[in-house]
Amino acid sequence: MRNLLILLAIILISACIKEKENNFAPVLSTIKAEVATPFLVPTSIPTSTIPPAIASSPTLTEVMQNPLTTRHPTLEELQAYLITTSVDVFYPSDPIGDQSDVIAWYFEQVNFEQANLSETTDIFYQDVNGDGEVDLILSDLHPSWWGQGIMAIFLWVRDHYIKPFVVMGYAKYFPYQRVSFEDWTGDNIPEVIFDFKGDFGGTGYFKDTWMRYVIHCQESCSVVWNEIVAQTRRFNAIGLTSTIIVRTSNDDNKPEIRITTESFNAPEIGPGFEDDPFADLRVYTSTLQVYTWNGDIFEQSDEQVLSLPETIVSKAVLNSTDGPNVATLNADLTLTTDLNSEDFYRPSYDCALYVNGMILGEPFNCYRDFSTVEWVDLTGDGQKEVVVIAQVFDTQRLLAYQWDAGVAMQIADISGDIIRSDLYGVRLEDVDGDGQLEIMAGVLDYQTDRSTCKTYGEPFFVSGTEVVCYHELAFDDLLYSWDGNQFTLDEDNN
Ligand SMILES: [Ca+2]
Ligand SMILES: [Ca+2]
Ligand SMILES: [Ca+2]
Ligand SMILES: [Ca+2]
Repeated sequence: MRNLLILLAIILISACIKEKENNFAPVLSTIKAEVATPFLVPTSIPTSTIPPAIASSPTLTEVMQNPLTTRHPTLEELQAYLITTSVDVFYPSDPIGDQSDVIAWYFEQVNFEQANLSETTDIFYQDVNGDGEVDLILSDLHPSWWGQGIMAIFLWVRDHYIKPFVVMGYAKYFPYQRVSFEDWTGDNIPEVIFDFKGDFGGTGYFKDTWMRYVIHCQESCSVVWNEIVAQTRRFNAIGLTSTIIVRTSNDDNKPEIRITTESFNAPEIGPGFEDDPFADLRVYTSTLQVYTWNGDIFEQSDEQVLSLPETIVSKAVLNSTDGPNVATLNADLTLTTDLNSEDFYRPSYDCALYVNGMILGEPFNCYRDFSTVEWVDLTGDGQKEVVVIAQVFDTQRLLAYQWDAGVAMQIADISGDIIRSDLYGVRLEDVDGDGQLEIMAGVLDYQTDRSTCKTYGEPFFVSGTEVVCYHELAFDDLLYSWDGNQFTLDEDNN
């Protein structure tokens, strides 16, 4: 730190000298060009925009770096090196898709003097720039504090590692990250693929965001593509952003990334929801974006709108008749106004199903505007059953009863995660086409990459240890079949 202060003094003095030498030089840009490492400069970063990392001049590099000449350094040696050296940092515009002031705060806190590389640190040796020399890639979660993750690439040149290139992720509660290697640019040299799952939340909502960074290295490294690849918004509602990424090449044989994005929120609950608690379903524009490798970056070359946004206020069907039988879904809004109750942020209706005035089963939660009742022959015997599909929060629940002259018998109670913008969480479908309906249920699946699991000791604000594994966001379906008495999970098809 003392060396740093001396260095800063030198920088400022040299900036003043340069200004004297050339009175027309803009002072700000002179200073900016000399300040090589936002990491190590203890000034605040403007909250509105995060400046890009600025490469240092060769002179400055020599002054600042104590070259790391050990081919296979220990964690202690790496940590000592990171404290004394400068690094190039990639600043994503908004790594968690949220407030820039939080991000600015986060980047201000980064300080390798507090770093604590441990046995949970991953070290990879891989030639990521194709010069025949393996390079060192370091990956670690919360080396400074819980919620932070870093990925650092140390390129080996002649007899030492040059200034590291660092990408960081931020999470409020539970970070996950994964580093992998794959050639995305078509030169048979692997890119470093850094996946980071961050989260953010507060009263009444919780958001997970999956970011992907593709890092290409030659003499130095840079991020050549980064995108949000998935997001879930949960707790008092359901919101999803999902992508399908296809890597291919265009007619000129240039590598392409094609990313299809779908996104919706349902119901959209915002401030003031007390007056209109279940506002609507918002389906956002679905797009296909194409990025083409231009030798330096994956540059966006096309964007197509696949479907237009729409707002759906209600899908409710609250009455259904079958001959003399009338099924009614009664829904009474219950709002807890106690601020200490989580129900205040998760309002729902108390719903009850009646047939010919008789209540069937227990009352249940539902969103009145997105719940339905209908008569359907579920069992294939020609007689209709009464079927309720109730949405509440991020699930749909299907309840079904046989009704025979005033006697009701429940034959299904199946819930599924809402995973599609049509609010599919559970649905009836004749999957095998034999005329008998099956019940499909969605599963919001966090596919765990077991190879990434680590046990961290005493992380910040989590007592004891925490097992952390990288999770992809994935979607799945469960199939329930009619067995003559009940709908049961079909073991053969799940
Ligand atoms: Ca190399
Ligand atoms: Ca490559
Ligand atoms: Ca039937
Ligand atoms: Ca069937």
